[in-house]
Amino acid sequence: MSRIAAVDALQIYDSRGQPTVEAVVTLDDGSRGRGLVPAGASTGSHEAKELRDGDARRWRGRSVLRAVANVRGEIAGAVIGREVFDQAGLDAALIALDGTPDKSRLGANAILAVSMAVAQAAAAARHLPLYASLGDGTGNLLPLPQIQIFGGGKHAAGRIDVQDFMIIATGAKSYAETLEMTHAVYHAAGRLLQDQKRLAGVADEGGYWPVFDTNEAVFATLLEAIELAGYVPGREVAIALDIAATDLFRGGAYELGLERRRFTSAEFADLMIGWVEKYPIISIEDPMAEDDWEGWQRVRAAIGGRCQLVGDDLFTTDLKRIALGIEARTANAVLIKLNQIGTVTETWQAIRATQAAGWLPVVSARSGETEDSFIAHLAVAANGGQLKVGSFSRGERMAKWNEVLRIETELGPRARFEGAGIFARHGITPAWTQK
Ligand code: 2PG
Ligand code: MG
Repeated sequence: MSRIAAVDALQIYDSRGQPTVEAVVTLDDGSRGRGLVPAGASTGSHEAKELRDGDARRWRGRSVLRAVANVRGEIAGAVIGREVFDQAGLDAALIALDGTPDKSRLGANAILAVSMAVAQAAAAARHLPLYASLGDGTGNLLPLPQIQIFGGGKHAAGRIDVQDFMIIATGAKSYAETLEMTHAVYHAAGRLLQDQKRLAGVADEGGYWPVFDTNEAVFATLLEAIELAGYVPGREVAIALDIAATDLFRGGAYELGLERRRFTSAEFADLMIGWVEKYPIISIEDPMAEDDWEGWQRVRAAIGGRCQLVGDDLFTTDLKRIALGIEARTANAVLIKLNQIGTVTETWQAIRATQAAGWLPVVSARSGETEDSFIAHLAVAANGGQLKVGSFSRGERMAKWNEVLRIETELGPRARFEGAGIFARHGITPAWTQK
């Protein structure tokens, strides 16, 4: 038995220099855990609501001092004295205390900070690393990373419409090898863009921010980078996309601003299907907008057996929306983000519901991140199999990739790595692997 003795919080800054909440939970045995909350930019409208002060005179309205005060006041009052190993009971108490469906009264940022800090404090009290303490303690599957090479959308002033051009090292035999392969491709891509004079900097998640006239032109450069790095596109290194299509959906139509083209839902779905036929794409996230269920069904019916289709804004890590999606056959994978739903327990349940349906969870960071690497542990703890953290630069991204390296070392021979085999096991076989 270890009980919560004190709860504190402070306002810290995220990777974009914006204020965010950090909570500190201390137990009666002296163990301590911290929870640092990330923030999105391309947020789905069904996400839990973070509390921001909105006072334009300070921090441009972005401060989280009320959320911090809620942790130190009401939330501390409700959880001090409670048993720390009862994560589900604690999270349920936080949800009940807030009383709203979207956690908007106390703030999803206030609630999540405490929920994460409780999980960390429990691990500390058990003298276990977080991945071994979270959930049922059976986690040992190292994740296959989705790593961004080019960033666009809301993370790069819309310079290219597609938010993430990523790679998955489908040929890797170990987690460590996925990073070695990513290193080769990331730096080859940077060199290429520089040579082509297309490099405008790095986007919010550390991927290159390229200047292109069409979204499709980016594919050619990415494929060239993969080849330059010495890999066969598709077989050894495949492409993964996050279209973040909710951001492209305006006034009832999809818009590619770069190309000044507008599409109906069916036309945009066909564009996505066409890309999968043309390029070695293993995964597409949010090919359609968050409430375009028909569009999603069209895409899934056409390419669900060949390509991972990940719902991010579509599901917002919400058990109810995931259940609807499973029923309606809209996707075959779910992006998992702690702050979309707001507690560790609900996040864990979302992962388990996804797996129970034979779908794939992809544990993910946000575009506004912190130095905390909770999600690296979460992916391993849940045997999730995949992790998406942005690119291969910037400290807040590398903190997660490096943490998995540490877990790989620590687990030693107990570590499992399924690599791209996870797709075949879930009924996803790309055309180009059958050759
Ligand atoms: C996404 C995320 C992370 P954001 O769309 O998947 O890449 O972006 O955190 O801005 O929602
Ligand atoms: Mg997304």
